[in-house]
Parts: sequence; structure tokens; C-alpha cells
Amino acid sequence: LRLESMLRRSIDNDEIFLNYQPQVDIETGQLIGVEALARWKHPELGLVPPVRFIPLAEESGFINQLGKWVLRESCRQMVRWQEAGLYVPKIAVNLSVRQFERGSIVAIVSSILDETGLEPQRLQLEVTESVIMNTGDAFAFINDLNAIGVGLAIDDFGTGYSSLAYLKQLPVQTLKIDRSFIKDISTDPNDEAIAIAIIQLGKSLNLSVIAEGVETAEQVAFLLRHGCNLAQGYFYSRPAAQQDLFERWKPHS
Ligand code: G
Ligand code: G
Ligand code: MN
Ligand code: NA
Repeated sequence: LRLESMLRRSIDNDEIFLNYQPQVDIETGQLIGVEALARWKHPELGLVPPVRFIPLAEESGFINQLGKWVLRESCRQMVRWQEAGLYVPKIAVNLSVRQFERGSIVAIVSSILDETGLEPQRLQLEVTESVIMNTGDAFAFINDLNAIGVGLAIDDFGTGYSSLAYLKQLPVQTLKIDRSFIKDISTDPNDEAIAIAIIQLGKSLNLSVIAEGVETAEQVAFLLRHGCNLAQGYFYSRPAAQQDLFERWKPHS
């Protein structure tokens, strides 16, 4: 409860910030996007890991404020990078199920895009299968988001309960292979089979497939061999501060 009341003050106290993890085209090595990841640094507690504060934010309802802050800061950062000479094609932002509850997510996203001037196609919202299955009217929300031009990715794909039927009905553009399948991809035949199946499913449905949690050159080689050319993970970069990302990817002059 003390942690919860600290969390409630975190935005006003400027304790929340974002890290950005690159998403890379394996073949060309080019930056195709970044995922924004929330961080909380409390003056006494230090860095509180997201696995602690995100669930707490979800339970307490604070996720609605936090989520709005993350969306706004993500869009602003894209504009700042561009003004500084780095074009990041797109930014992915995670959404929790509670952000769909009040029914205002479409208006929130739309007003943040207006306010920051970021092109809608450069914002991709990440939802898990359980968000889709547990959101009443998920179809309506997702169609409305698609109608304003933002992209949608299914995060942690393969770990939730899902109906493959929704995939062909929803305007989703991207599947993110959960990192649990990538981890032992070269030694565990089951993980290998699942990863290949997801890559094939993506191809058949004309979706982009991005592998998460890519840590080794061996995993990269496996992905290329099986036709997945987009990756995110420590092999390329850990989630990093905006300045570090800028330094690493800024065009040479
Ligand atoms: O780096 P990592 O430890 O950042 O993130 C842990 C988990 O927290 C991931 O599942 C990630 O999706 C989630 N997460 C990070 N930032 C956000 C956010 O802004 N909103 C939501 N809903 N989840 C987030
Ligand atoms: O659930 P979501 O996919 O949003 O979570 C992103 C999480 O994955 C973040 O906690 C991020 O720090 C973590 N992550 C990103 N790349 C790697 C990786 O290569 N290995 C591991 N173990 N975790 C990663
Ligand atoms: Mn994610
Ligand atoms: Na994930």
C-alpha cells in the first residue's frame, strides 16, 4: 500500500521515464522501430522493476494515467529524435487491458497524435492475446484504432489463450514471437517447432513477425533460415535511454 501511494505520485514527481529497445532488420541491420518500456526510479527505493510496478499500476487503476503518460512521451520522443536528425520509423507502446475499460483509449491516442504531430502509422500499439480476449468489445476498439491509422501488434504471441480466428478478423499487422520460444530455439525441438509455426502463420496471414528476446548469433541464424527477418533483444541492444539510442543510430556525417 505504501508502494502504491508512492507510485501514484511518481508521475508528478518526475520519477517515471522511458527506455527504448531497438527492433532491427536482421538482413540489413537497419533500425525499423523501437519499443518503449516504462521505468520507475524512486529517490529512496531506486529502480523499481516493471514486473513489480506494472501489475500494481494495473490493480490500482493508475495504469490509465501511466499509460497516457507513456503514450504522450513516446510520441514526443519520436518527434525530438526526428528534429535532432534521427528518423525512427516507428514506436511500439504496450497497452494493458484496463486501458480499454473506460472506452476512451481511441480518443486519448487520437488527441496525443494531434498534439505531438506524429503520423499515426508510426505508432504501434502492443496488446497481448489476453488483452484481446478479456476486453469486452476488443474488436470495436481495435477497429477504431485501425481507423485512425495506428498499427497493432500482438505481444508475447503464443503464450496466451487465443483463437486463431480473431487473427484473420482483426486489423493486426504484427506478431511478436514470445521470448520463451526463442530462448532455447537451437536445443529444444518443441520451441523450434512453435517458432517455425508462428513464422509460417504470419506469412500466410500476411503479417510481420518479429522475434523477441534474441540474445545470440545462433538464434539470429535460425530466424533467417526460417524466414523471420525482424528481431528485438539483447543481441542487438538492451532497452536504452533516448540519448544512447540516438548516439548509436544517428546518421554519420
Ligand atoms: O524491460 P521489461 O522489464 O521492461 O518490461 C517488463 C514488462 O513490463 C513487459 O511485459 C512489458 O510489456 C511491461 N511494460 C513495460 N512498460 C510498459 C508500459 O508502458 N505499459 C504496460 N502496460 N506494460 C509495460
Ligand atoms: O512483455 P514485453 O515483450 O513487452 O517485454 C519486454 C521485456 O523483455 C522487457 O522486460 C525487456 O527488458 C525484456 N527483454 C528484451 N530483450 C530481451 C532479451 O534479449 N532477453 C531477455 N531475457 N529479456 C529481454
Ligand atoms: Mn511488449
Ligand atoms: Na513480449
